[in-house]
Parts: sequence; C-alpha cells; structure tokens
Amino acid sequence: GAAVPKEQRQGWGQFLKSIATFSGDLSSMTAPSFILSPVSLTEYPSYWCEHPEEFAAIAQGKDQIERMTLVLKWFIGTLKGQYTARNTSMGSEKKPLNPVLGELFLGKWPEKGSRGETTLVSEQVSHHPPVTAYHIENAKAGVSLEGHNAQKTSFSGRTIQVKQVGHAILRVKPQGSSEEELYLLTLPNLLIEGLWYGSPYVELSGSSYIQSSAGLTATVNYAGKGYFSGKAHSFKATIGSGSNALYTIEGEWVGTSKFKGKSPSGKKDEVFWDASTPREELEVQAIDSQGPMESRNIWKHVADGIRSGDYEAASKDKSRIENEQRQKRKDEAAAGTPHQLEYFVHLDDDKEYAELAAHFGGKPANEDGYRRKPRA
Ligand code: HCR
Repeated sequence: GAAVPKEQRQGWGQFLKSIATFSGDLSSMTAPSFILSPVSLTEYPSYWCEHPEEFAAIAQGKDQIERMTLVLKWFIGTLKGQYTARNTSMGSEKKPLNPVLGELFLGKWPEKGSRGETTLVSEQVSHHPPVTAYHIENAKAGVSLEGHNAQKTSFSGRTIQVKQVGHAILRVKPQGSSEEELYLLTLPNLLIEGLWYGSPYVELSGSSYIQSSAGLTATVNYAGKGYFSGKAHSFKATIGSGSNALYTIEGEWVGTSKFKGKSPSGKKDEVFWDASTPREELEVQAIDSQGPMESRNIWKHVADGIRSGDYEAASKDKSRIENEQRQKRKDEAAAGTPHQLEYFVHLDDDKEYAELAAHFGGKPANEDGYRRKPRA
C-alpha cells in the first residue's frame, strides 16, 4: 500500500492478521510505528465542544422543538472533528495512546462575547477495558454534558467494526425557565476502512438517538458511499414526537446538510449545518504547569518520540509508564487501598439513562454511568 512505509509493510501485514483473529481491546495491541498517534484517548471528549457557541446557544431555544433542533445541530457539528480530525492533522486515522488509569485531560474554551467560559474535565475511569468519563460545562449558558465512552471492536473482512459503548446526557436550563431539560445521546457505530492501504479512516453506520425529557426524539441514520445519497459520510435525521415527524434533515456531516421539506423559516432547502465552520481547539495548561496525572505531562516523552520519529525513545518511555502502572496496582492491592476516581462517581445503574432510553426501542433498559462528583 502507498501509505505504509516500505520497511513497515511486513509489520503492517502482521498487525492486520493479528486483528483479524483478535477479540477484545484493540487499544492494548502493539502496532507499527507509522500508525501511532501522539495523542491520548482522554483528549477525545474535547471534540464535543469545538463549536462552543453552538453548545451555549441550546438554552436560548424558545420552545422544546427549537431546542431539540439546536441540540441536533450542535451534535451533527461535532461529527467532523470526532471522526475525521486525525485524517486532517495526521494524514489518516491513527492509534491513540492508551490512557493510564486516572489520567486526566483538563481544559477550557475561554469566555468570548456573551458565550461564557466552557470547561472540560476528562478522566480515564478504567484501564482495562478502557473507559473515559467526561464533563463539559458552560455554567453561564446553562448547558452541560456528561458521559462516558468505551469501545467493543470486531473484525470482518476488510473492516474493523467498533461499537461504541456508553452514552452522554446533556442538561439544559432553558432561558427564562427554572426546569432542567435532559437529552440522552447515544453514539453511532464506526467502521474503520482503508486498512489494507495503510490509511485508515472512519465511516459511521447504523443509527444514533437523541431523546429529550420533554418527549422529542431525534433519530440519525448514517450511511457511507453507495447508500442513500451515494456520498461518503452522509446522514439523514428526523426530529419527531412519537410517530409524527416534524423535521427531516439530510446531507453530509463533513459538508453541508439541509432541511428536506418543512424548515423552521419556511424557506426551501434551508441549510442546517455547514461543517466548514471553523473548529475551536480548547486551551490547555502548558505541560510544565500540569499535574502529574495530566495526559500531556504523562505522555510527553512518548509523544515527542512519535512526533520526531524517535520510536525507540517513545517505546522505551511507554514501557516505563506501563511498568510503573503495574507496580502501582500491585501496591494498591497489597495495601488494600484501590484506586479512587478523582472527578467522577460510578453508577451501576444510570436511572436517568434508563428513563430516557425507554422512549425508543431496541435499547437495553440498564446501563452504567458516571457523574461528576459534587464540588466543594
Ligand atoms: C476506535 C478508535 C478509538 C476510539 C475513538 C472514538 C470512538 C472515541 C470517542 C470519540 O468521541 C470518538 C472516537 C473517534 C475515533 O475515530 C475512535 C478511534 C478510531 C481508531 C481507534 C482504535 C482503537 C485504533 C485502531 C487502530 C487502527 C487505526 C489501526
């Protein structure tokens, strides 16, 4: 393949063979160096808020239909970053660094105009299997998002299939109302394609849902090349109440999407979202002033090695980190003091999830969840 460096072709072939017969946690597999990303998975929750204005605007919707439309627009607006950002910044999807237990990623999108500051707290709440919990909040706007992410991977033919495990709950305090509105977000399935050429990219498949506590449901159906639009990275969404469809939106989540038929303004083919809207990266403390558990601090030598092509240095420091972690777990077990989460509490049964998920079919009634610990 064109994207695989000549001296790594054999290694890439072996890697693909081992994924084909492997079941479980891809992130723990050793992969050829050209496919390694210097970025840890704990950073990924920041993709949820790279359009901080859209996030803040949700609470300004004047009724539940307008607010659901704003939630869907913000959600669709995150997809390009979530699933294609690495192709843009690194040339292909890459294998993220596998976070250590308790790893943190903290940052903010500063106050700008009237939008208010938005903060992000992301924590690795499990190492095996990898689970990341996150909390994003714009207190001034009255909008917050809380969720967790894990993956179940399988291999079929030429494609890695990734089922996302976990969900997110968006809390909105509508302007001029004291009652909180909740939105449950489920996550799409991923297909990792382009593997044989050594230039993996993500396509989305299946459906995801947004369910509001006020009773509205948005259903998003994803499709790649050769499906309903014939174009890659496409979707079709409907906002509805029961079997009554209010709006239908169609297009590409990497490009533009439009209302089909009825639109809020009454105009024909009204644009819903334009994915060329610039994304705003969050601000993170300089590594020198970061705490010992902060992601970029933990991985600095590994990331430097990957970025500069010094893979030996990268792999040496990665082994040091992993050994240190194994020792930590042994010490904790011996002392009878298991690792404590810093920012989150784990719920065996997320009741808010169950209540909202009951509105749409085919979902398990029970799922675990994470909540941000109350602050002092
Ligand atoms: C599957 C994946 C790790 C998980 C990544 C997730 C699902 C994490 C949550 C974000 O909100 C969205 C997201 C986007 C990424 O596309 C997805 C990653 C793609 C590849 C990676 C595998 C563990 C690595 C597989 C190794 C391949 C590239 C050879």
